[in-house]
Amino acid sequence: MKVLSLVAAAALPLLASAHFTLDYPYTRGFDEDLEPQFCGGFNTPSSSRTPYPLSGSAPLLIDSHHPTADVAVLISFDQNPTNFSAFNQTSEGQGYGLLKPFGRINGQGEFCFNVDIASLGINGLQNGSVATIQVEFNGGDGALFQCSDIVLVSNYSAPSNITCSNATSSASASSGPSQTASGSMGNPSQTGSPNSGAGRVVVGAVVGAVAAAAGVALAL
Ligand SMILES: [Cu+2]
Repeated sequence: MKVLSLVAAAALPLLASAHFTLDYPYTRGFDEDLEPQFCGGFNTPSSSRTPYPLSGSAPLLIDSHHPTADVAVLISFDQNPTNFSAFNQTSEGQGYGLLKPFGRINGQGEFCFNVDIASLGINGLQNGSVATIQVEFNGGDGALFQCSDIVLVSNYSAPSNITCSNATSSASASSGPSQTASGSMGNPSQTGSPNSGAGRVVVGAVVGAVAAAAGVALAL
């Protein structure tokens, strides 16, 4: 008994300090001590970029180690963005907004967001254009960052094991205590996106995630 409780006590600070991870598209690098820094402290683009849909709904997965957090997704179309201003204006001077506005997530574990890069209306994007996604996450201990370097590909779909729809199906509830939500609570820009069909899917997924979370709580 005593040994078990010691193990449990030791595990808590580890979980708290892990903050969050960016699991897809793949992170540039993760060091929990550097995570408060721009791009999580990794200042060089990955040598191999993750292929990512040029247009259409695309999944973005994080793993949260905080009970609640505010999450936003930024994107830069520079080859090597070095500051935040590269995440709201192209090198040609076109301004744009967040890829996903700030929204609150509740519960620890995996969360999936649907994003659509084409919805930003960036001029000149094409097959092979590069971009860097930066996730900003605040679980109460300050703003944290993770970056992923991607290459935009026409008619590309993420690997089938990395989709928000799969993760929000009832089958995912049996995979363990981690839960999955699509989009974010109270995310007004999603409903205003040109693709209203995707907006409806997001709303349904949030409801499903809440139901899944409730099921997990009952099971525990
Ligand atoms: Cu943290």
